[in-house]
Amino acid sequence: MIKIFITFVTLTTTCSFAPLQLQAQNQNQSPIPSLKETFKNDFLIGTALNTAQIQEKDPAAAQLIPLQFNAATPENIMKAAIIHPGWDQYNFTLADQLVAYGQKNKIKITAHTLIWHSQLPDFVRSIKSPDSLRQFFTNHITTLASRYDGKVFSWDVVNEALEENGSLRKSIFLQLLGEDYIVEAFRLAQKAAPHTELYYNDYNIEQPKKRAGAVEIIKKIKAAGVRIDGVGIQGHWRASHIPLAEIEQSILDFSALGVKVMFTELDLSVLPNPWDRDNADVSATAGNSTGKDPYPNGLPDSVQNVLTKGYEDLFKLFLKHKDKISRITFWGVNDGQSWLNDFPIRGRTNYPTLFDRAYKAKPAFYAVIATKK
Ligand code: 9MR
Repeated sequence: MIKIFITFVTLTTTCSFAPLQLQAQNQNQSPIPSLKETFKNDFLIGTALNTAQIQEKDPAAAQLIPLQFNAATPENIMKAAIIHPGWDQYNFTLADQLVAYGQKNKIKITAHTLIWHSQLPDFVRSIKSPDSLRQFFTNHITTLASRYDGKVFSWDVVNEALEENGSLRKSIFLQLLGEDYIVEAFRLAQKAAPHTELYYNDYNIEQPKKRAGAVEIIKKIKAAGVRIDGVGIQGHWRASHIPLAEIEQSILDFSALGVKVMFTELDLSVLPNPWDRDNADVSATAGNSTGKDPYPNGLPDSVQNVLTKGYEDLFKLFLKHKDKISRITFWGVNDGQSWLNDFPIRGRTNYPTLFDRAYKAKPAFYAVIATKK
């Protein structure tokens, strides 16, 4: 009988079915500290939100997000392919819901993203003439930036325009519009969204060559008399190889240009990287592979400790430079939501965030909170 009871308790407290989990948290667990409260005098604390989270379909997420975060970025729903699928066709519904969700929960929204080579609608991919692309470019930026001006806090105006060597990515925008397209994107956004902060966002721009490319972009925008308010270092790193020295130098170099520095898509992978290189290029997948998914049933303590230490080191550095950093955003509320379960190999079990698949705070969460003490 006792054994049956223990089994029942174990099942109800570890089960990931959301309503039961929520009940368990409410009844049996004392409240956990709040990230947004802990760092309220330092920087905003954000998360990426997926559709189910924006629509509050998952009770555990709906309860946790407003307690922990005061900033959010739509993980996908404001990308061009989704929000602007045809020349004169826009799907505003989800973005409007996101704005309402942010207002209700006092969460500042960073809209993501206006100009990105990836996740473009089919009609844009088939454009061959500069005039047609410029027409899309102008309509897209003007329509979205003006609709959400004053409703979102900020826009990632241009995303991932750089190659690893710091040169401009050979995207459709560079090829058909020429290298001034970045300044033009900010000029159009500035005109359409005078009450919205405007950012350049990219991965690996803490690395010296790519950082130099980002510095050039920021300088060029400013030299043209156009507004840029901040730069987002995405922060897709491996827990065991966080480039702390380069991150610190980037904070210094970017803030010296007079822009806000943000970490906009933070997550720390704990899985083997098949290419042995750091990359967030979503067009590159390594295909399926068995034997590359070492922790399908849980993370060993040794790896959990690496993750925890990684987050602790990062937040100590962020606090050291809190006067230059305006926001830290995690790319996903919990491990189950993370894109890293499917990148660069599909169907793995990764553990890159501060909350586990049942939205329970992990040791890394407590280590982050403890950096304030
Ligand atoms: O997390 C996003 C994932 O759900 C999408 O499938 C993917 C492709 O659009 O984009 C992911 O988010 C990316 C972000 O928008 C830009 N920087 C890299 C992120 C991870 O790929």
